Amino acid sequence: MHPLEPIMQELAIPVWAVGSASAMPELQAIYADRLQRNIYPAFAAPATTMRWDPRAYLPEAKSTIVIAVPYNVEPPPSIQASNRIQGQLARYAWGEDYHRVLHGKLELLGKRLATAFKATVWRAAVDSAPLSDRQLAVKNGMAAFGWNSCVFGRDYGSWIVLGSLLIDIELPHTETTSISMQCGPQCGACLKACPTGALEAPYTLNPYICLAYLTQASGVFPRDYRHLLGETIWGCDICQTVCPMNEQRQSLPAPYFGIPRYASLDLAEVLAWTKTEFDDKLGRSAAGWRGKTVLQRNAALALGNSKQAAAVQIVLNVLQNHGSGVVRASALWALMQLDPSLGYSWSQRCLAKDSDPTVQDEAEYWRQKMSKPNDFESHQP
Ligand code: B12
Ligand code: SF4
Ligand code: SF4
Repeated sequence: MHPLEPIMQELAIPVWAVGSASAMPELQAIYADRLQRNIYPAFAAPATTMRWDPRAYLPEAKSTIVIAVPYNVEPPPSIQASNRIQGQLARYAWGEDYHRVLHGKLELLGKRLATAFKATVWRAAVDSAPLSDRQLAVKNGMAAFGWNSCVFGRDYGSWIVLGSLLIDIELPHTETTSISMQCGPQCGACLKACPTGALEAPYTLNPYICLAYLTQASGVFPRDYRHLLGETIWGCDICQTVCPMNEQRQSLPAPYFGIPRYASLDLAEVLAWTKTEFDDKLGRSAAGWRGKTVLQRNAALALGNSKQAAAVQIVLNVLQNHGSGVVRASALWALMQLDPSLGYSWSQRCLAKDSDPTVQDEAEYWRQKMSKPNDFESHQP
């Protein structure tokens, strides 16, 4: 038995692997290529040595411990049964924010290792550190990359979130887990299903057009991708849901992120939330960090994509009363999808009465588009 096994059991860490703190130089070329093709995520840590060398991040590091916590939980029936117009959240955001949960476990792990093995320095990393969490998991032998660029563990597929602990003690390395991937031309389901074409090629994601990014980015949602959002308001699970590697995975041994609170949300309610209501509903979820306006913008777009008649009145309320120009502009777009002729008259009204520059831009777009012959029939996107 590995000496860490009892501590991992005590801390309810179901999947973990120990490896060295040596560098991962193979990343250098990958990042250089992504930078050169403008598909390196500018919102991730800059591509400096710290990304591929754990010792550049913590010079005393001798070992790395990667932990994975599964989240393939099912939504409670009460959530699925609602008949109001709903917007979906990506599964990782259904419960408690994973950053907080994993950080808590890693800090406790560090303290246990200080007591049991005289460790003196450690650093926990969950997204926050410059390191590539996925590459560390692969290097330590507990996961393998899929074509969709996610990493897959043996028992829970890619429905795992990752965290790492760098620590100043030598620990025995764990054995490599064998994971037989089904990626190849005979599959490619993730690449085919990606609505935006963000998965440009195997293992290659253009982060700037990935819905997971677009739903988090502030400001105006790019026009060309609005209709591809469907009724999702946070994150995107499509390239994981279609993956055969995620079928017949083990059921969850425990609800690590609490009982899921929201798998979907009533879009009318989301659009009426105050800041306090937003904080109360999503403040502890991984969908809470970006704030209310971004989520409400997405909710307005999702109403347009719902194509439901009942969405018209909700969108009109937003156009008349919402305090954010970005959300009102998104509502105008939604109205154009739901009822183009009503939308057109509202775009005229907005041009005359709503001085917000974002609303003006959206209304002007529709004024120009609809003034061309036949455009009432072909107003997408
Ligand atoms: C920036 C970021 C994003 C960006 C960009 C994602 C991306 N694929 O690069 C956006 C916002 C789009 C995003 C989306 C998501 N993310 Co994210 N994200 C990150 C973050 C902070 C950095 C990732 C990064 O550096 N990307 C740049 C690329 C170049 O580096 P990389 O991911 O390591 O890419 C590797 C592969 O491309 C591979 N590779 C390249 N070429 C080749 C060739 C071969 C042959 C092979 C085998 C491999 C290979 O090597 C690269 C280096 O490791 C990490 C946390 C972290 N600090 O690592 C979380 C992280 C990757 N995200 C995570 C999650 C859960 C998601 C989402 C599922 C959330 C959602 N449902 O909406 C989606 C998944 C989208 C997808 N298909 O990847 C998890 C991944 C868990 C897993 N099982 O893989 C992480 C690790 C967070 C965590 N702590 O758990 N994310
Ligand atoms: S869908 Fe197919 S190609 Fe994509 S990650 Fe899963 S097994 Fe690999
Ligand atoms: S998360 Fe969604 S948008 Fe991003 S690569 Fe996967 S399927 Fe495409």
